[in-house]
Amino acid sequence: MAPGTTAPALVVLSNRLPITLRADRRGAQAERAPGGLVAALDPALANRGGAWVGWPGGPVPRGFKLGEEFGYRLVPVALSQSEVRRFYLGFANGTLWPLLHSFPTRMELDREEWATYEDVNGRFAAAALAASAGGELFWIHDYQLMRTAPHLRAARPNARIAFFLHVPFPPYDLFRILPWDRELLRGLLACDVIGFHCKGYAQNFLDCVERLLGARVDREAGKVEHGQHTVSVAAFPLGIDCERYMRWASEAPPREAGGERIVLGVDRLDYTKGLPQKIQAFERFLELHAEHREHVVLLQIAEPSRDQVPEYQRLKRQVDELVGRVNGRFATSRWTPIRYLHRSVPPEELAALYRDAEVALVTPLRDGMNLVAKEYVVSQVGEPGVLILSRLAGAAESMHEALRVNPYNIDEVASALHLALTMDVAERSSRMRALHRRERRHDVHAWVERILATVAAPLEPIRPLSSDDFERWLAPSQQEHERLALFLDFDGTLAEIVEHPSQARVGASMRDALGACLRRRDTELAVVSGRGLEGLRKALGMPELVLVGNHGLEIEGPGIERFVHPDTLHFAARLRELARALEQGAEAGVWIEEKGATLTLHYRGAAPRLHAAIAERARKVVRQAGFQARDAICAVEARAPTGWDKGHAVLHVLRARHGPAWSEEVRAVYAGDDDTDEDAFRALQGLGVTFRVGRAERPTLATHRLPDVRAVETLLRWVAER
Ligand code: ADQ
Repeated sequence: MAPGTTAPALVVLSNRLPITLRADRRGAQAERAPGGLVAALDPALANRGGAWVGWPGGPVPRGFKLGEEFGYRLVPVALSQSEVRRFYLGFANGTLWPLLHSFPTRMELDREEWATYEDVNGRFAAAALAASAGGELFWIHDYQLMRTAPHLRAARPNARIAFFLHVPFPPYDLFRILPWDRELLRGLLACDVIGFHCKGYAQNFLDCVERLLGARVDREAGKVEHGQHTVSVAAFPLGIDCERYMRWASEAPPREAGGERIVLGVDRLDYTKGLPQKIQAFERFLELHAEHREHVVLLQIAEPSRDQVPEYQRLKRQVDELVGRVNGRFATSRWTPIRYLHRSVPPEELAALYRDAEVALVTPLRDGMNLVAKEYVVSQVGEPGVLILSRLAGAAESMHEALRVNPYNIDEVASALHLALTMDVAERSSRMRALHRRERRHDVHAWVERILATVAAPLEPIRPLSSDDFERWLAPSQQEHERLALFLDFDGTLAEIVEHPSQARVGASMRDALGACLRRRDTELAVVSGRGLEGLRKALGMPELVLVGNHGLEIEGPGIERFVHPDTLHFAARLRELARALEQGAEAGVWIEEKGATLTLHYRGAAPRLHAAIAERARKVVRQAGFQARDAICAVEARAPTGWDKGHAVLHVLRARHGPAWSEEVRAVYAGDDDTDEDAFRALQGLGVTFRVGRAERPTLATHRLPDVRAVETLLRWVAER
């Protein structure tokens, strides 16, 4: 922590370090990147102390000290050429960029690129951890690093972690195209705060989290329940460094009088920016409004971008051709309609161009925010111009006073251009003042402060689960089916997990809730467990319940013929032999629970230092005897390889009671906390509503998650009172 401050040190992670490396005769030079984000994070880092972790964009010469003049540390993450290809050009820009911008047909999928993305994200985290002493606040930027947070969280469970996405987050229907959709969501949920430019992107993200991970979400408050903690999800619209643009615009020499009227476009040469459509719209404008010919030029500055990628090379050719076509068609001896610069322009010069342009034509097909629109507005220090803004850019969510257009609608953009160039000064000034005022209030410094304050503040937990949640999850299927068949696991679902299985108890109020469900004639209840039937009967003592024991191998209860899986008898003798083999030479404190069709070796009572070795030996003996071994809490279970599991058992109960067309009569609902319950979740996919109980952050096939046993009781109360 820097002396004299109370705020924790800050570690920023982004794909690129905020520098440009140049080699010249004097050796290597690192220049500070010009962006507003760097300008805003600089003071935060310098005041608190900390580090910025990122790729320097090329090899750092040996012995070269990076950014000593920065006032904080620059930590380079080196990328090999193949990593640049697979991670940067591949997964980040060939897969995620098009997907997040809702261009799925441009998306490339490659398993190896995904693996490299995972690796490189882990390396960014390792570099950040090595650069930090603990107690920091980590702030991760953008789509290149969506899998970094889980590594930070694993190493520093109590760290504060923020993530900000600079690009859009697409709707559920698009996002789920990605084979690794859930992994990316889980990657972000390891943070405390996840920020987006717009409310719409945050809602899309919450939608995906709820539907793809089954996590509980509070849309109004922007919260997600993820394992032990609550994650805050919100819109933090990025602003720009207003003071600098206003200064540059005021200080630049005035433009010579008498030139053409300028319509300005400033974009990276990227297919999301809609350059071909913009040029076509300008062509249409000249076609429809001949009076503007020879008076108006489109000055388009296109910064080269990702030019090793064939897609971007094609775009460049297309733009060159279109510019040539329009100029060839309309140019006169005195006038060229489009002036096209394929290069980057320093921000000071840009500010002067913004100031002098009568119209800014900002028409991306999709854009996270778009800072050019904001820079234009802030640079209007003289006679006010007009901003034409794509309504598909994030900036359009707040910049209402711009002329908002659909960039795909060529005629609409052409007529907006005419309107802008003929708008009277009163209207121009009213619109521009409002835009200007808003940007000054919400500049980049306010943005940094807001995010840092949010992630540093204690986070309010998500509102407690209530019957409203079940109403939302279950009521729609209630309209189709009045009858409900409820399947409940025992340990960890109806009863808390305890030291010894014999101590597990169903609490009085849970019993009461079960009783209330059983009294309803339209509700059926079954308890599904890895325990044997005998043990279940004793633990529950409710003869009205259907009981499914031994992971489904045995079933009994009212209204159903007693079932024992046919292979059980066949395996019984061998299972007894296995029990003897496990008992031989067993350490003190180890005991074997014989459950007829399965058995469990418990080792909680043995010395903890022996646990791993006991489990290892038990698994080996179980497998040698031809059974399947599975780890449970301080136990190893042996199951006969019957291919029959809880999923088969649940379908058996439903078919036995209602016939093969059971799903027309009854809605199945299943809740369980164990990995073996995943078999039931899979069997009921598309057929029922399923709940994974527990706070462990494990992947699940269940449709929803419930935090604990108490939440199961809330479910039962909803069922009883529905
Ligand atoms: P970009 O896609 O790069 O950024 P944008 O916000 O428009 O998009 O531009 C970022 C910066 O690049 C601006 O400061 C602009 O002046 C500069 N720039 C663009 N073209 C230039 C040129 N030809 N010469 C010089 N400078 C140029 C991503 C997202 C955006 C989001 C930003 C910030 O795609 O939606 O607004 O991050 O979060």
